[in-house]
Amino acid sequence: MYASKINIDNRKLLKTVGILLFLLIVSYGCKKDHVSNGKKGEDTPKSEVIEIISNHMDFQMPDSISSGWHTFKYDNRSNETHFFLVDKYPEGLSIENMKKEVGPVFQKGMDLIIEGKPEEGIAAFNKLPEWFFKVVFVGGSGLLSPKSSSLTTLKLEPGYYIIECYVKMPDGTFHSNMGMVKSLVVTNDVSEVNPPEPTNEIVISSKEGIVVKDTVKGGKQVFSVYFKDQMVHENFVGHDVNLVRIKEGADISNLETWINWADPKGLISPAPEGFTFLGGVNDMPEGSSAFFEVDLSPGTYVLISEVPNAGSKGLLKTFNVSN
Ligand SMILES: [Cu+2]
Repeated sequence: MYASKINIDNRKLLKTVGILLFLLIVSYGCKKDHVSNGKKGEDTPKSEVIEIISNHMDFQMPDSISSGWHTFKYDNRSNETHFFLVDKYPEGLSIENMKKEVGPVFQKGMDLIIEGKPEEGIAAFNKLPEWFFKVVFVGGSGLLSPKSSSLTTLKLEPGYYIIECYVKMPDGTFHSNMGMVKSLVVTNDVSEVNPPEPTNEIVISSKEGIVVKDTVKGGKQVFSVYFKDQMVHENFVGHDVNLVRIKEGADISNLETWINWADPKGLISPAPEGFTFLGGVNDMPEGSSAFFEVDLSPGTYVLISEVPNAGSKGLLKTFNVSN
């Protein structure tokens, strides 16, 4: 009941921040990366993988990489659930601007929401600098459980990026405010990496939700994810794809509530019992494609977006992998 009150309050408040939403939508709409089918060329894919390691609240990774396709191995060696999200920054802005002008604003808003003051919390986001709405989310991994790794393949244009994770500590502090932000320069050199050949295709959109074209088999699987559209959901983020293994008896509604960061208890560690996060593809602009690879043992899984009410939006799809 508390959660639904928050949702109603949020809805009311969102009207007051319509401009903010509009700007976010424009920000998505302006950045269309038309990669409908990742396969290009006939060269043998190179095996070069870019490693991102989190030992605690950190991203250990190169400062600079070439542009084009890259496979990122995210190695979460910490005791927390994390993801990495890649933000393309407007020219002339850097991680220092982010730390000074964005991080504290989100924390202030979140703290107020946790204190039971959602109206003031959402209003606090009005203090975000104007340039923030020009930041473009260009993918990343899905949520990843502690002591595990994931593989996500993305295409990046040259530019200045920030890698971040906004999962929260038990007191509500965003991981991004505890060190989980890292700058990344993508150079004009172009990588020779080719995207992998998918074994399963996912299409995600606000209209049809998450659509998996094929029956998912066990063993090593490569999922392509095509963002047929993108939008800003009530919690200010776009839809994405997180693959989660469900333990028998676990209540999926706990996952659905938890995965929304704007909920007072959302995205706060520890993650709810019975769910193992296996990565995926973080949100990207309309028209983009990316890939993730997993090794699936028999069991029940769900593909879910980190948006409010994912189930009613079709952004929650369960499937079984049999022997
Ligand atoms: Cu994190």
